[in-house]
Amino acid sequence: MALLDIIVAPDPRLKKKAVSVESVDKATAKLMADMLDTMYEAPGVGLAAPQVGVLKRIIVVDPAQEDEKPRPLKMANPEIFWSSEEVKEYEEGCLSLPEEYEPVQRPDRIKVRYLDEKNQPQELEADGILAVVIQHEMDHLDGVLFVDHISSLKRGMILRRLTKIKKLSKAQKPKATLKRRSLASA
Ligand code: GNR
Ligand code: NI
Repeated sequence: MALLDIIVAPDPRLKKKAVSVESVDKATAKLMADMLDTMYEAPGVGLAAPQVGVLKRIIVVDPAQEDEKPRPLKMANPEIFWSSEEVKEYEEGCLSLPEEYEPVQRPDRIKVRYLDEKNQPQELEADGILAVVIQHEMDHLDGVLFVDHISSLKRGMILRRLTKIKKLSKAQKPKATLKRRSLASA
């Protein structure tokens, strides 16, 4: 079990487009397992590789409630090949936008194709929270956050709030490497 650091917005690494994986090899399967550990620990219902600094088209999701048996899904190169005309609104949150929640509209049902952790092609029809989370995670693969689906006024408020929090937490943390260097040169 390994826990990865989750990148918090605003950060240029969350705005980049991730590249497809050639095949799901051992290293990819290990990354998927580590991403699931990180997601459960957070806790969250989904996680995309760019959120842990890996620009590859890999996502993990588990829509099970806390009182249900876990239902982890690991996906590489996910592609939506059908989505319903009907849209639904859902109050979204994101581990990269901590403690911020806003309603987002998305297609209610989707069909998605992907490679599983054994490199096998799979197809899945999803609705409800699962459909929401898969679409939210796939957005991360194209550098899109849920705040990109809401008004620029609300987006600006959220990003300014997070910038402020980042500045405060940076001011509290000493810069270890710089400190060592200045001591060495003294
Ligand atoms: O944990 C998460 N909860 C959530 C709730 C509503 C819509 C989407 C999500 S995904 C989020 C985890 C996350 O940020 N994944 O990228
Ligand atoms: Ni997210």
